[in-house]
Amino acid sequence: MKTNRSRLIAKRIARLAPVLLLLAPGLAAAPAPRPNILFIMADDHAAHAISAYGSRVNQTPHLDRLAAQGLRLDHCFAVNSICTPSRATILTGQYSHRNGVPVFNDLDPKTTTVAHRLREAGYFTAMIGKWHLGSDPQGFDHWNILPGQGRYHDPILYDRDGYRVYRGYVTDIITDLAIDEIKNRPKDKPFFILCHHKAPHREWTPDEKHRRQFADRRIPEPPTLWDDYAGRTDALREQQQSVFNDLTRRDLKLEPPAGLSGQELQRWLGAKPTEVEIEQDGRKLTLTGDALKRWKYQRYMQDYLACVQSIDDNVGRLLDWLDAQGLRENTMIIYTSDQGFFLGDHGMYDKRFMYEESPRMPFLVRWPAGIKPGTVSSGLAINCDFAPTFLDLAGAPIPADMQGRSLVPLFQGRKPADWRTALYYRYYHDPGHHNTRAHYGIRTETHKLIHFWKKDQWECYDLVKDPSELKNIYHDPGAQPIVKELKTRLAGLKQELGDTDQYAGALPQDIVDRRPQQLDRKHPDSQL
Ligand SMILES: [Ca+2]
Repeated sequence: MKTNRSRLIAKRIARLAPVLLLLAPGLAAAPAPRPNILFIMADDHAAHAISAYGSRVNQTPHLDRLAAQGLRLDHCFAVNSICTPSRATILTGQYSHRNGVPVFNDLDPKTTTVAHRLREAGYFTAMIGKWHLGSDPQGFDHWNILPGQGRYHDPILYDRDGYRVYRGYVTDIITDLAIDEIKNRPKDKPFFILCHHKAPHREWTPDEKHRRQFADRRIPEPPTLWDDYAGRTDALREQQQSVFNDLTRRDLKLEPPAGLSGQELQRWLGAKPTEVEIEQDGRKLTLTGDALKRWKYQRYMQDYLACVQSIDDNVGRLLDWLDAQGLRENTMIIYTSDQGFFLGDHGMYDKRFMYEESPRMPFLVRWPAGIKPGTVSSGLAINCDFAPTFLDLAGAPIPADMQGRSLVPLFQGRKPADWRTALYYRYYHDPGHHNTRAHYGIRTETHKLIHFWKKDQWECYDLVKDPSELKNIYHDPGAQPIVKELKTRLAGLKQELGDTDQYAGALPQDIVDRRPQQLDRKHPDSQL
């Protein structure tokens, strides 16, 4: 255990190190202790389901604690808002067209990731939980991961030695395993540990305690739940990720009739019901029309938020444990999600679209040695920035082929004069699981322009006057100067980032969810 005095000195050195190096670049200043990095990432946890981000639907005291003791990024975005591509971007610091993972295809195992680079720089590297990149993790000293999507109850995880079934609820288990990883790490190195949760991914299965906690909650409806899509392109009308129309009986946790099994049962669970019988005050009631729509929203959100609550509890448990171990001061804990999620916004669930709720990632960081409590940054950040940030913290060089930049200045409450004022976005998975139209676009601090390139249709939003993105101003005569300017900037960014439409036509095969159950005879489920 460090004394207070030595901790204070280490803290001063850490804070002064960049200044010292700037003043005397040739001088070997006392090396600042490099932080441990614990990167906690949920799957599909929208920022607007965290009270530190002003949630109207839930309270997340432990995530709020992280924000209050550290920093909150208010404008952090995934550049291709689905699971596998976002994960590949986080590890490579590159856009999908550069790292070769535009959809649910394997990350090439020969790819050099930030884990390789941190290991070279002297870090102990480990990966626990949901990986979802098809090929096995590379660049990690140790890994233990869910195959594919993994499952909520009694999950299977596998490492280099094979598969193991863990009894219990997946969020508790991944947290336990992350704690074990930190306990058993080599103590002579800083660590870089990824703790990736499965929750709150579809089909949103909570544990019993949290299910009960939320079963009777009345969740406020978002202002755009009943969006009629007037003035927008075909994309919103054609999507099949509608809370009212596309949730299945499985999603809604409806009880199948007795006697169904096999394919018949799967067909029943996979159907999208247009009427549902419920029990209310001891009597049976058949819901249809608007009453059914409202009920579906409630059922969806109750389970989603119950899954989130388990994550919040477990983050609290992890924070308490780290503090008790004396690891608080120089461990950077990050909480994020691979992308956001529609919580009934624009009538939808899922992600994919470029509308704010989907690509917006929560990003909370606590690092007492380097971040002032209560810091909030509005700087535009993207998931390409994460890898350069980790390398910067480790004092390792940032390779030129990474397409983000270190977030450390934002962590220090500064926004450099040349910080980005716009970000580029591109989504490819069309029709994908939800008939979502492919698109690319630009988001500036005030506007958004989206091009659905296969149909050559456009949408433009004024994010200041219309933060809910309900009024498409693309055809407004008064908006033509801004539309023209945005088109020029969009073309410039696309070119600058080397997007030459590599994946505009043919896409790699979706494969990450097909293994290993079907491919690997040793997998426990292949015996079932
Ligand atoms: Ca996801």
